[in-house]
Amino acid sequence: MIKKITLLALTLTTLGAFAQIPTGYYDSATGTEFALKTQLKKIIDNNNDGLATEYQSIDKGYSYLYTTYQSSDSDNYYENNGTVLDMYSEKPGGVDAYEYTHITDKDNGTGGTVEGDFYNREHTIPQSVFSSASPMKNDAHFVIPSDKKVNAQRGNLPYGVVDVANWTSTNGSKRGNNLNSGYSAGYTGDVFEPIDEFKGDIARVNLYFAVRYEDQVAGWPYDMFDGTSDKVFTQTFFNILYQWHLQDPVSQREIDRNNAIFAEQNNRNPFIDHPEYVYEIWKNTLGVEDYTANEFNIHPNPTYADVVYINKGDIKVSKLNLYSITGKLVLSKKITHNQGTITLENLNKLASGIYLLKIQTDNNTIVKKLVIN
Ligand SMILES: [Ca+2]
Ligand SMILES: [Ca+2]
Ligand SMILES: [Ca+2]
Ligand SMILES: [Ca+2]
Repeated sequence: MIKKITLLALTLTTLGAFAQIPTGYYDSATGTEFALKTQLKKIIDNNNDGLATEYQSIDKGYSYLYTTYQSSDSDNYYENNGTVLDMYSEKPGGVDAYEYTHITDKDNGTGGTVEGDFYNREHTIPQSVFSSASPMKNDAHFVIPSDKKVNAQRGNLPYGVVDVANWTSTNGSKRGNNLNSGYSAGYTGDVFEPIDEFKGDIARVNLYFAVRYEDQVAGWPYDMFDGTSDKVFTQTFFNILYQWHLQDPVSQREIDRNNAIFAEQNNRNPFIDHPEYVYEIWKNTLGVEDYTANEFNIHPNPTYADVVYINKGDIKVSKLNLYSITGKLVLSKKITHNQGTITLENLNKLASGIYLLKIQTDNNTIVKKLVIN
């Protein structure tokens, strides 16, 4: 009996070690903007960069992805039956059209002409972008399990907001031309759109890729990329990913997935551990090129009352949205009276901390940090 209890305690301790961010893991992430991005790259890459706490990532190979998926991508959240959690076929509010048993139902090289035949490995950044090279090809953070048919329908398309769908999967994932307005304005080619439940998940694995491979990404051709190693994404595709990151915040499923992949690959997705890093890194690329920061002066900031005042010059503002640092919408206000200074009230109801205020103008979105006391 004592032996059993000791074994159980040991097992729990071992699991516990994987079930959280290791102490010191992000200690060297002290900068802001693209300097922070490079610091994160050193934390999650496979090089020894001489960090005080150095975790070098491990490439476990292409076939091992199916093994990793058993711990990282099981449905313990919806049907809760341990089948493969496939973001392209999972119906969060209902019964899935089909389910896959891990390993048994993996792609054997046949079928895939209809949905439900087999699951395989979907490179959310297409393999063709990096010429199917390792370790990218084998990186479970952004290579996810998916139905073989849906995987093929997405092909090498960027992620975006579908205007008119020319193909739709059983759970509502869509392919079609990109909606060339709103936050997805600026691209008219075909894109693939995951369902709302997984938009943030997909955004954060794309953002992970931009950090993990920032020393190589500038040479890789892809419509989502702008050819730089720092910003990485074109303005349009960054806007899409950022919007999805905000509207579908980090879930327990992603936290569990990150921990499970860390246990195998020895590296983590920083944007699941620290959702606020997205803003910290890309804050100067959030569609602010038309305005200087001073034109949206927020005061008092930090707050000491129930209201803040936003000086906006002559710019017409249509909406204010306040998000928590994890991306949860906590306040929303339509602006109709639009002269001089505008206000945002009801701040006393909110917990102290850092928030992101999204200011919607006629043709742009500005994001400013707001600290609530
Ligand atoms: Ca390193
Ligand atoms: Ca399911
Ligand atoms: Ca379901
Ligand atoms: Ca989600």
